[in-house]
Amino acid sequence: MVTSERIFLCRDESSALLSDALHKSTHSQDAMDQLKVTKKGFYTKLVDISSYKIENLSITLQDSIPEDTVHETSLHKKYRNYFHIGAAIDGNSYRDSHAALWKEHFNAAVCENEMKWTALQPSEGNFQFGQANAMVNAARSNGMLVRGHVLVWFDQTPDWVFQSPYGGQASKQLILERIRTHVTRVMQEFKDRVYAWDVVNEAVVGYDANNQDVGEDLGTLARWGYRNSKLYQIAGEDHILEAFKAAREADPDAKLFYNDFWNYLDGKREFIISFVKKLKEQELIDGVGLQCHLNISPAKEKLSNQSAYQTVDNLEKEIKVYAALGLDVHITELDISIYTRDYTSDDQSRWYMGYDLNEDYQNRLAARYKDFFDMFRRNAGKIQNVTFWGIADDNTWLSEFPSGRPDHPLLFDKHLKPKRAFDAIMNFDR
Ligand code: 9MR
Repeated sequence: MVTSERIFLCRDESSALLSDALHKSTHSQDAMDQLKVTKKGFYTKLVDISSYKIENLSITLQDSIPEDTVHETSLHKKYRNYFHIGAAIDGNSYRDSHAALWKEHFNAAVCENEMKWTALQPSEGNFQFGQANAMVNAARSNGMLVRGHVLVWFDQTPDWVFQSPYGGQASKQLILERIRTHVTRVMQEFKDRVYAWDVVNEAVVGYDANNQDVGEDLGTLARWGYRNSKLYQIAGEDHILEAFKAAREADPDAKLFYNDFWNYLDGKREFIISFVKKLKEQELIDGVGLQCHLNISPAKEKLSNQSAYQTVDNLEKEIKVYAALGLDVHITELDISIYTRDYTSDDQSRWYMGYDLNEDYQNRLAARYKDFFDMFRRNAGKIQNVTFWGIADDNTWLSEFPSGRPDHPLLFDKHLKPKRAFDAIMNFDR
């Protein structure tokens, strides 16, 4: 019986005795090519062969390894027949100790903060492209696709945008002009290097009966509507339309996206669809970005919390609904927090407690990542890009927000080593 899980054999060892080769294969796999195993005309992939008796096998050495037998160790290469795999980078991670992981495992990139309005146009007419250009060029020179995030958002937009040069609040017309100028100049700068843009981000929230934003707790939800941001207060829904119109004109080749969280909530998704459909009718939009900041399990105690709805089925449904509208679907900001939104705001102590990445979390994270990626692969024809919101656990927004407690939401740990979650999503036959 062969006891090793996989057999590896060097191509230049063709004259060696089989037993020698097998012996070597179990001791120095690193430098070896892989082996195609045939059993009297019956082809079997290079998987677990421990149950085969060796005398029933013949061994064939080949110059090129069939695609589906390659023991692939790179994440994006493993997924080459499914969708692009991206990572959010920041001004350091694309060139510091994270860079090797980034180049090895990802074939798409997005700037976490460096292409937001505050970064690119901190004061009127003062465009600052240096940092973003360096990051985009690094990604492009490594053959990656780049998503642009984000042109118009209620957050990380400088105050000047809302101020009139004559004092007081800017008029609707001035806001729309500023949106057009910003979108046009930014997209022209990155034309031919950024293939898809989040044109508008997070413009929808839930309200209670008193028109208060309900946040994450849907217990008092009465309706979904546009976020009551300054953009909306001054320019209404026209700020969204203007952003998409300007974007289409600035770079007709770019894919234009509306990006948001909690699309798995039927009511929120239906509200989003109500305006996305109008944009689609005018050929102003190409896709939706589903953020997917998930938790290790859906909330089970506090069922009015939005995270109670974070299931594979709900996410699959949202993907199918959007794809059926003829839209591209990108998973844009994937991470899985080890904390669960399972308690009330009175129970702050549990929310602020930090935990290490123990065995239990490792295994549960791996299982949850596997479930989502099994589903993503089932829907590969509908999804074009899956982007993680970061590279490794030592650098994640979830450890900054809301309390600084450590989180462990990505595929690589804080020492940049692959976690069980990484193995879990790599472990499938292509
Ligand atoms: O990860 C980003 C964090 O560093 C910033 O402080 C934060 C500012 O609000 O934005 C984070 O990225 C957000 C993204 O731009 C939009 N979706 C939610 C992301 C996580 O908050």
